Amino acid sequence: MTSPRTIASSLICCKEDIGGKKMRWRTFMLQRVLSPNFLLLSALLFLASVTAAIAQQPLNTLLVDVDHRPAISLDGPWHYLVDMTGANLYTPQGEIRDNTYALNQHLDVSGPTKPAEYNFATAPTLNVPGDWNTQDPTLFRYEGVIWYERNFDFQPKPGIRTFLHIGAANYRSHVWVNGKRLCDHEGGFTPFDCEATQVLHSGSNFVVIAVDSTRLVDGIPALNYDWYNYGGLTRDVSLVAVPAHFIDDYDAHLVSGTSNKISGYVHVEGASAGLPVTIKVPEAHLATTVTTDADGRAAFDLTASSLSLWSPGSPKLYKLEIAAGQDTLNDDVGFRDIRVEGTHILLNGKPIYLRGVCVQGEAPYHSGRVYSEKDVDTLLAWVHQLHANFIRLAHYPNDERMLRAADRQGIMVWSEIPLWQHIAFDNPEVYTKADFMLHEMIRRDRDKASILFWSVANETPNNPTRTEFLTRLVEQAHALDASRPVTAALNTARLEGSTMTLTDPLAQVLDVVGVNEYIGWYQGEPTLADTVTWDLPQKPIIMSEFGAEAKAGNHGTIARRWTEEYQANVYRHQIDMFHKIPQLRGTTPWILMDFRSPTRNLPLLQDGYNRKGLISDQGVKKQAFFIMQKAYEDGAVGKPN
Ligand code: GCB
Repeated sequence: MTSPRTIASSLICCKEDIGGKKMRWRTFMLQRVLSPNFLLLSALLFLASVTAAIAQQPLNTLLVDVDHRPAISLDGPWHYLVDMTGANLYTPQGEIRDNTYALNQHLDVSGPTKPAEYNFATAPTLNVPGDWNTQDPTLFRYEGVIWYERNFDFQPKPGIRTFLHIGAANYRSHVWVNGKRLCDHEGGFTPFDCEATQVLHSGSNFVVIAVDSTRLVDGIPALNYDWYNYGGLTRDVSLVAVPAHFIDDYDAHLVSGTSNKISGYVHVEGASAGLPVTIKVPEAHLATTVTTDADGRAAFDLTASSLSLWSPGSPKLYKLEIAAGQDTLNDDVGFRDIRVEGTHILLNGKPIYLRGVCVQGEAPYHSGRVYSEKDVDTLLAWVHQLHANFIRLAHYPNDERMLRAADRQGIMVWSEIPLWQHIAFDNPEVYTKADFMLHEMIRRDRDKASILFWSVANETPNNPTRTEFLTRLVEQAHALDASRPVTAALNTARLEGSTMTLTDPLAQVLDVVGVNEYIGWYQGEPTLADTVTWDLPQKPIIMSEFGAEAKAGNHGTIARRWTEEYQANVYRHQIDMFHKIPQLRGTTPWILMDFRSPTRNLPLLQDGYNRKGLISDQGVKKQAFFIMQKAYEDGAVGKPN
C-alpha cells in the first residue's frame, strides 16, 4: 500500500517530457504552503490533467557539470536537530507541514512570547558532506528525519540566477531558504537543484533541509537491501550562479563506427529560437557555431582530422568549451565508441573483455559513504592493483568524483540505479520514481567516457509486471542516451540437471546481460562450478556477481566456510568455469571491499559487514584478491586488452 507521505511527494515531483529527448526537469517547487484550498485545487488539477497541472509549476532545471561551474560551497558544519517521530515535518496525514523549524531560525528561547523548544544556533553540528550515522554514535542506527541548518553570506548580482545544488541526500529532502519552501526530492544517490534566486538577499541568509532516511515500501530501493542506509546530506552542497539563460544539458559523443566524428546537442534553459551556441574542442582544432531551436536546443556535428580516442590504456580527455549567450561551460571529456555486435562488446571498434570488480560506495578504513577524493583514490588504487579495467558501481550512482577519477584513470564503469530486488513494480508511482532516477543518473554522467553501460536493475523477480516495468525503463534509457548499451544484473538462471539456464525474458531487451550467481556460497559446493554448463542468451554476458564470504585473517581448510581459504577456493572453481561460457565478456566479482550491511550480523564473522570483499574494510587483502589478481594478470580470465 502506498504511504500517504509518498503520495504527497509524488504529486509534487514531476517532469515535463518523460519520454522526450528534451529532458527538462521540474523539481517540485512549493513556494506556497499546503493550505487546504491549495491542496484541493491541486488534487482537482491533478485528476483533470497531470500534464496541465505540471505545466503550471515553476520550472526547475537539473544542473549538469556542476563541478566545473563557479560555486559557493556550503560544505562544512551544519547545525542539526533530530526529529525522531517526524512530527515537525509531517502532518498526521503525512503531508509536509507549514512548519516552524524552517521559518524561525533565530529564537529567543527564553523570551516570553516564543515557547519554542528548539534552537538551531545552539544545536550540535554535522559535517556536510557526510552521512549522519558515522558522525554521531547516537545516530549510528538512526533512520528518520534530521533537520539541517546553516547560515551563509550572499550578495545577489543583477541578471544572475542562483541554485542550491545538493549532490545527494538520502532519502527524501525538503528544502527551505530564508524560510521559503523551495523544493523537495526523493532518491538518495542523485543530485538535485532548487532555484533560490527569488528568496536570497544581501547579507546573511539561512538554509534549512529536512532529510528523511526512512525506508519505504514504494521507495527505490524499497524496505530491504544489502547495504547500509546512511542518511543525511551525503554529498556536496553549494550555491551555483548562472546567467538568466544557461546551458543546462549537453551531449558530445563520438559517432558510432567512426574515429573522428563528434555529434551532440546543447540545451539552453530559457532560450528560444536563434541563440548562437559555440562548441569548441581547442586541442583537436574543432569549433562550430549553431543556433537554438524554439525549445532552446541546438544540435551540432564536428569532424576532426584525428582524435585520440579514450580507452583504459590511453584515457585521453579533451577540454570541451561551450558558450551560449552569457553562459560558458567547460568540461573534460573523452571520446570513444562503445557498442555491442553479436556477442561482442566493442570499444573503439575492437572486442574487449571487462576485467572487473563490483564496488559499493563505502569508504575504506573508516566506513560511511564515500564523498572524498581520498576515498575514491584508495578504492581505485585497489582496482588497478587487481589488474582490473572495469568496475560495476553497485547498486547506485556514486559520488561524481568517482566517475571523474574513472575518466582520468581509464577505468570503465557500469552505473546502476538502486532498483534492487523487491520493488513495488505494480505501482505506477514507483515507475515514475525509477524513471526520474534514471534521468538524473544519465543527465549527470552522460559526459563521462568511462561509463560504458547504464544498468536499470539488480536481481529482480521474473514476472510479467516486473518485465513490463523494466522493459519500459530500458527503452527510456535508450531514448535518453542512444550511445550506450543498457544492462541489468539478473539472478534468474536456474539449475536444471547440470545446466544453468537463463530464460528470463528481460534478457531479451538488454544489450548486455549481467548474470549474478553464487555457486559455492548460496548454491551448492564450490565444485558444482566444475560440472555445471551454462545455457545463456546469445548476447554479451557479464558475470556481474559471484563470490563467497570470508573474514580477513580467518584461516582454515578449503572446506571451512568463512575462511579466506574457502573463499579463495570458490574463486578458483569459478575462474575455471568461466571458460565454458563462450559469450562471456566480463567478470565483476562481488565485491572489492567488505561493506556495512544491516542484515549481516553473524557475531565474530560479520559483525555488521558483508564480508564478501576481496579486501577487508580495513584494507587487508584476502587470498581471493590474489587469485583474481593473477587470473586477470595472466589472462586466465579475459584476454588482456
Ligand atoms: C546479491 C546482491 C548484492 C548482495 C550480495 C550478497 O546478489 O546483488 O547486493 O550484497 O548478493 O552478498 O548476498
